[in-house]
Amino acid sequence: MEIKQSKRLFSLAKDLMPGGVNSPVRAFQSVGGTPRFIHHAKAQYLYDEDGNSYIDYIGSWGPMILGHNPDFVLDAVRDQLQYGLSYGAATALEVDMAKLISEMVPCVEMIRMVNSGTEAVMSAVRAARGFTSRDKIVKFEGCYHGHADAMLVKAGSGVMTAGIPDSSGVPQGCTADTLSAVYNDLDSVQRLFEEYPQDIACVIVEPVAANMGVVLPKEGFLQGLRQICDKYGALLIFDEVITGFRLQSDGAIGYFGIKPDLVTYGKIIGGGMPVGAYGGRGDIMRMVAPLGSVYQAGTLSGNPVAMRAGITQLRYLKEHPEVYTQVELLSDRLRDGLKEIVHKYNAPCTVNGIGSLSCLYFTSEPVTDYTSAKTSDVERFSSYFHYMLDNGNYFGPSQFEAVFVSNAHTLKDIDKTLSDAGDYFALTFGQNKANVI
Ligand code: HOZ
Repeated sequence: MEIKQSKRLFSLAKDLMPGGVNSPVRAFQSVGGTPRFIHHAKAQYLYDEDGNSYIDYIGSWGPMILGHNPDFVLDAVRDQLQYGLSYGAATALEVDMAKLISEMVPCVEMIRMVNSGTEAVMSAVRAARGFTSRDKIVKFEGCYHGHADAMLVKAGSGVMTAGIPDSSGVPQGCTADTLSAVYNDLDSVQRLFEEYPQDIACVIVEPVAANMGVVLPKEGFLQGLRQICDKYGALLIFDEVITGFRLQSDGAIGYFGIKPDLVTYGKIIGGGMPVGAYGGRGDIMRMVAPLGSVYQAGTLSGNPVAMRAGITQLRYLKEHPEVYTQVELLSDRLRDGLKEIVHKYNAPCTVNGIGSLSCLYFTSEPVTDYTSAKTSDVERFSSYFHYMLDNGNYFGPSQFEAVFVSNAHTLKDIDKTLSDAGDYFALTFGQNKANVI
């Protein structure tokens, strides 16, 4: 595969931007090699600056559940452009968006738009602290909630990929009130509450952890968090930046039937444009300025073009539940196919997944938390990643990111990917095959 333009751009970029990128994971540092510089995308495909095409399994890290730029979303954005790009003033679109989200997720009684998942989490945690008049928060090892200071403790995603325990530049005081627990281990949460019964404002969790690969909540885990929070008067925050409107139209809240007090959303509600939001119980959200004493603001929040794109995509998702059946069917095919290959070659691998989110780990251990996710052989992942990329399959360049399938993918795409994966396993684990009965 010719990647002359990507190489040229990467070499220029490295002198101009840290690591040549605007977000660390895409620099390919953990897998090595040259990031592909993307020229355009359509449906399930990405096209790089050298004219190579790839089946895209990142989907802008989640929002492109309908594939890249469906015509009806583009048409809505084009129509909106004529009215201006930003006003910093209230619009009817914001009202439409808030109404739509609260119809789709009824426990979101009030919502505030922001510009990213990071901002959404930062603000939701502030609201929780303001509401409870408590300072401490509980997060889980390997869960990623954006790059706000207080969240960079045992974080997943790029922090885990780079093996950075905690970020430098974060004053100790900013993380002094962040307690970390073990995902899927209610006892570890209970112990923190026993130690600080009156001090914990909230527990924040990715209801499906999708930044340490994909780790599913064990039966009773989310329910247990709800009960512990209720017992100690703390709030439960679901970070649905990845699962929101993706697991199903009401996200993990509907999927697992557990009601958090607050929820955070990210890019999917902007159809891929820079949007985030936090919302939930009205009594908590009424603490937020200008109604209450929790300050949070943003000129670009509720940006009209982003709102129009997001409303158009969300409305489609609301009216087309078959999207979820389809992405699950495609993902089941991918997961089942990978499991068959793993079995055929007796390879030390584990396949996790739910709905349209999947992950192939290079460890034979069941992956249920940060520690077990870390047992994956990341060098093996890198070699698999590059083999797949060179054959036109674009996965996240890190073991600890999810594989995202969209409604635009086809069975033919999945089968091509499985055939390439089969070739990789034959080359790498071929000698094991004879041992399988
Ligand atoms: N933090 C993102 C994945 N969970 C990666 C963002 C990017 O590199 O674009």
